[in-house]
Amino acid sequence: MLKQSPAAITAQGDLRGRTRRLVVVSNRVAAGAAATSGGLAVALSEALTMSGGLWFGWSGNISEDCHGTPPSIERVNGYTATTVDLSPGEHEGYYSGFSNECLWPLLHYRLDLVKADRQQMEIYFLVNERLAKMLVPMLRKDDLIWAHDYHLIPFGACLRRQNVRSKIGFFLHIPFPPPEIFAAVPDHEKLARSLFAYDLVGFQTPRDRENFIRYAREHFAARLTGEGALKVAGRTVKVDAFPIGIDVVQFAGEARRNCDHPDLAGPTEANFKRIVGVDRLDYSKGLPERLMAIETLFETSPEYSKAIQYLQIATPTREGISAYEAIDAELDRIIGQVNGRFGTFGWSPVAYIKRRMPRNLLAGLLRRCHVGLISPLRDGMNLVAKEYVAAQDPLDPGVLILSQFAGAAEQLKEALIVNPYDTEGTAGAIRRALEMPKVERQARHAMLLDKVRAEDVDWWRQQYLDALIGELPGEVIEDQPRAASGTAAWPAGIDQGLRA
Ligand code: GDG
Repeated sequence: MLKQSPAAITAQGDLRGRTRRLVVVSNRVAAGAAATSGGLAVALSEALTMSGGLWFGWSGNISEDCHGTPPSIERVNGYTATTVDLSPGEHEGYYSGFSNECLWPLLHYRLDLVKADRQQMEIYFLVNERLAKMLVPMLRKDDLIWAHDYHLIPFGACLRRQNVRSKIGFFLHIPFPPPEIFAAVPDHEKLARSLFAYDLVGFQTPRDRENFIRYAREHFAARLTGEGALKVAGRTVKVDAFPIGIDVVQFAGEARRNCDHPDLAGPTEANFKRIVGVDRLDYSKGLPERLMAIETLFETSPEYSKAIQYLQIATPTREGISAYEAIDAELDRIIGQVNGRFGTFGWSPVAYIKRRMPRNLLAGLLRRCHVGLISPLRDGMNLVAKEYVAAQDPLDPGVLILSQFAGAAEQLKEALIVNPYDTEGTAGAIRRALEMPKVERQARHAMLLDKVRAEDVDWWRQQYLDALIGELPGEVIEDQPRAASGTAAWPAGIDQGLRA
């Protein structure tokens, strides 16, 4: 085991003594009731409570007079949630425009959907600057600041311009593409340079990290230290992979408690099997491609008529953005086509729920489904894949089918891994999952559950904060091979005070 450095031990003491506060910055703040709905919100709010922290971000409201309005401050569960409104122009330029019509498709390798508008990019930088200026008066010298996701790439650099010297980390929840793709954004160097202001830049997978390092080398002549940090633009920046996890105990409990919920009652014929997909209604999730595989399955295996059903739960998201309206219409069309072609009196091959389900019902439903079909074209991680594993009955588990392009596929290798562009291959995997003997299902599930449990959301948060708190590694031999696991090279377990 690695020995803790004196600096790390001091940091641990600080956190336990609550003198070192965690400040989380994200586009939206899921405080109060929303923080009990699971996942990231719970993980972050626990860490915030433990350190008496601060969560800062956009309120979700748009108001004309927001520039003259002070932030709204709410005390929840022992921490402070502080939110600010955006003006209509800021919402358009920063959120809908540059974040969701340029960065989101770009970082998901979808150059065909990128709308690169320099004015929107400028608004994106200005909003980051304004948010940073609003946060600065609330900061303390020793705060640990953790910014999240693609909306806030320049946030750390904005804080540095305001003379903030604290440790500032950034975590990208979505993929980082190869440099050839990232370079398609106008002024990409300005965007990337702002990442070098952080002390730690975290990615979901080693692949994302490698892409970023390759970009930094090609465009900034960055050098890699033996500890995996980047020497770039006069700074040393730690870069590492921290695959995000879920709260397994909480989700598995919800699944057990709710699998017989009356709202989930449906056809009860013996041997009737359900395949399920749960996604935001987003073009990155591969929904039309998945439905085409379902169509191929019914085309090639008529014996499944009336014996199985594919259930798609899709939550509408980012409505008003044209690419989202297009995917919505495309999905309606293709589901209608499959049901029209194969449906019979009393049975539809596809059931479609286009709205958000309560989390407890979602967990119960995942437990009842025989196959979890998660086939994004590109995904940072994909938490639904992990939730499906956690929800299963270990004695009679369902089978997870997972796209090779989900970050989760780098951990969940015992799933049936598919290429979502390969319609027949995906249909074949569904067939294999439906027919898989129980003993194989149990063996695969046990291995998947072990991984999902070992690398859960508490582990993720702890790994990240340990790396952020830890001292920068000394200068060592360049380009030494790193540990294959992709986890942090600095001492583990130093932020016990932040754990639940
Ligand atoms: C981004 C990255 C990365 C979905 N439908 C309902 C519902 N959900 C919940 C799921 C899951 C979450 O939303 C979705 O998380 P994903 O990871 O699948 O996808 P994104 O929203 O795209 O998240 C992704 C993630 O950030 C975390 O870093 O994994 O790659 O794109 O928890 O269960 N929840 C409820 N009703 C629904 O209908 N209650």
